[in-house]
Amino acid sequence: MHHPIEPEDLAPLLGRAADWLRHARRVAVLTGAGVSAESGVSTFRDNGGLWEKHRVEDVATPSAFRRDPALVWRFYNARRANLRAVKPNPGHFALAELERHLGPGRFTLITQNVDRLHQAAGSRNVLELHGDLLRVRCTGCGRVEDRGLGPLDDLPCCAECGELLRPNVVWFEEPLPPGVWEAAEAATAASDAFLVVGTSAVVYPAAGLIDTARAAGARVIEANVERTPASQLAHVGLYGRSGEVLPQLVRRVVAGEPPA
Ligand code: BV8
Ligand code: ZN
Repeated sequence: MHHPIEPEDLAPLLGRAADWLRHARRVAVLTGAGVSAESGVSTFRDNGGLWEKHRVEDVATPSAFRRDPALVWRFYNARRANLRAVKPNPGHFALAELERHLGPGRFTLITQNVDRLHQAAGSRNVLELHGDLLRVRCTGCGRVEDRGLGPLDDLPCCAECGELLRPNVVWFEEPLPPGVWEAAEAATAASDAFLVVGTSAVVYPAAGLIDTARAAGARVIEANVERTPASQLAHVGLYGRSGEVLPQLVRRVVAGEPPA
């Protein structure tokens, strides 16, 4: 564990990162569970990434769903229930403000999170790489429905064809939603400033976007409470809680001269 950076250490780094964001033609942001952690949503690798003694990687898979759909639905229904009491935090609102400040066409938010808190905070151009917890998909006819966060049966079935529903999230070993992944790659390759926040940068292909940003010559800014595999690819590391660092960063972007 590294020593926590004192706020005064952060100021020059925030200033540099804010300059890059303010002068960027296009900004892309990649967020992970650390952004929602500030809202009380537990991350994937907290308590060793266990849920009811199961490794998340063992529950969020097609084979787990085939083997024990009731267990997998218990996992997702618990997370949906958790979300009912959860609100966006200052980090989510800061990213929404940054998007408004930079204006349309200059900002893309790419998230690994499935909690829709970015949209709830006002973010508009959001690419959900791993789906979302509010929608369900029929394993029979493929219908996708937004069921909000209301309670679902232990083994919910399709009203149309009667087959078992599944969460509309991307499980391990599943491909990312076609179109969404391509859009995320394109936005990253076109970015000249790339902000990666609150992700352990171990899940692919999402984490590969950081390499794509570097290869595109973008300035890479990492915000996290600790160093990650992304840290060696970042030009600047802002180590602190996203709910504090992001508002400080966006305040500096907005306070500076208007975007070029
Ligand atoms: C694919 C949705 C191929 C579900 C998720 C072996 C066999 C098979 C596949 C693989 C394999 N080895 C590697 C792979 C690929 C695999 C992978 O990457 N595995 C990892 C574990 C090694 N990837 C896949 O399987 C992907 N699909 O490869 O398909 C393919 C291609 C074509 C055709 C067929 C197949 C699919 C990956 C998507 C899996 N689904 N989620 C659900 O949510 O239930 S991934 C899951 O992890 C979440 O989406 C989450 O977003 C994601 C990443 O986690 P993080 O967001 O980073 O969260 P984490 O807890 O890890 O870290 C939190 C961070 O926040 C930490 O850094 C912490 O320091 C920081 N933090 C905490 N608090 C704060 C903070 N920062 C700031 N402020 C704070 N307050
Ligand atoms: Zn159906």
